Amino acid sequence: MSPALVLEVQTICKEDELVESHKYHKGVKHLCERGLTKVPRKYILPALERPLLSKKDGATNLKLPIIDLAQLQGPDRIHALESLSKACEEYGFFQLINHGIASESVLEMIQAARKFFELPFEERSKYMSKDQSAPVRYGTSFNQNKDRVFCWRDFIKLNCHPLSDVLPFWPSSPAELRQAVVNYSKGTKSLYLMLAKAILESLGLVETEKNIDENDSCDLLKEFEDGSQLIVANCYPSCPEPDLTLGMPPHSDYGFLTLLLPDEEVKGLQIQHEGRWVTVEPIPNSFVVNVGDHLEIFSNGKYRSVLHRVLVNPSKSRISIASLHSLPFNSMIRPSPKLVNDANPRRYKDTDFATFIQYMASHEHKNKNFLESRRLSQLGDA
Ligand SMILES: O=C(O)CCC(=O)C(=O)O
Repeated sequence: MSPALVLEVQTICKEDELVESHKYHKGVKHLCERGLTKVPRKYILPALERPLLSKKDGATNLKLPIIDLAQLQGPDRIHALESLSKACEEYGFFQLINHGIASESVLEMIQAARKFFELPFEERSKYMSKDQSAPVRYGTSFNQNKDRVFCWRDFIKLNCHPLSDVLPFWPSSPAELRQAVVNYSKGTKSLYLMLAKAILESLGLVETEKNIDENDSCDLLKEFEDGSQLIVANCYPSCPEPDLTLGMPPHSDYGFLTLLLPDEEVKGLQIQHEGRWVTVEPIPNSFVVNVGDHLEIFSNGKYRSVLHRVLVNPSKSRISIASLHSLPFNSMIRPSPKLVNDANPRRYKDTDFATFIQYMASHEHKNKNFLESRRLSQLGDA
């Protein structure tokens, strides 16, 4: 072949690749609606990163520690705080029961998300954006601008704070979505505030008997009230070859705490526990709560953000709703000075949301690589 012909063939191949890759940016739902019997190459993970669905390992189910909110808010708070601390240290995850959010609000949120994903692509795609801080963002995969292999998930992310600023940007269709998210976000925010206070207590930073205004940490509690909240509705369509791909790759969540509403009918969430991937058994009317990177940093490593991933299902689609909470976007996250001492030196650099966004824009996601980038390699490296 002449050099000119080689160049021409290479250019055509590049253009084909571009058209091909553009197709995947429209999302998994769009792909599936056109009929699929095999997983396209773009979604096939290297053999070592695939889930072992048929082997024993893939079948291990896990009952997470249970935290009862009614007990936490009642006379037996001390014992519930001990269980909370143990769950955050040993699992980085727990299931929250008796959470007090009305089941209608939960149902309305799930229904609104389901209806949104059922809208025609043209309607959904109005909310596609590359801006990670946009009030609403529809997209696919994990970090679609960086992922070499795509994952089997579409999502809509709704920034919820401050509500009055972001609400006008949220999807106007389906008609009930805005009200459902407003109600749900208020419920999960107040739940988060109760949990955040309990976590500060469990770390010995707030005294149980004192009320908020008498505590040294009241500034922090007030920052939590004004903190960020992002609601993410995830849609994982059924997948013809679920052993080749994942709905979400192994990751930890960047914030302080995540309150996840898993699909009660379709399992899929797996967490890494004692070196193995284990599948979480959903409990009806409960939340799965997990420690995020910011809480790991704040607790100076006492509580751990744990890797988790999502399996996809051969015959059923799955919906989950995550509510991610942290300090305000412009706050600095650092280990609590009260948790740093000679025996337990500072383990992480200060970090903020802007650093996270910059990191995500320039790196392909791998496990806990953002948090690793904030870890101090040696003392005095802050
Ligand atoms: O869908 C799930 O069960 C987990 C979702 C998740 O890990 C996330 O939104 O970060």
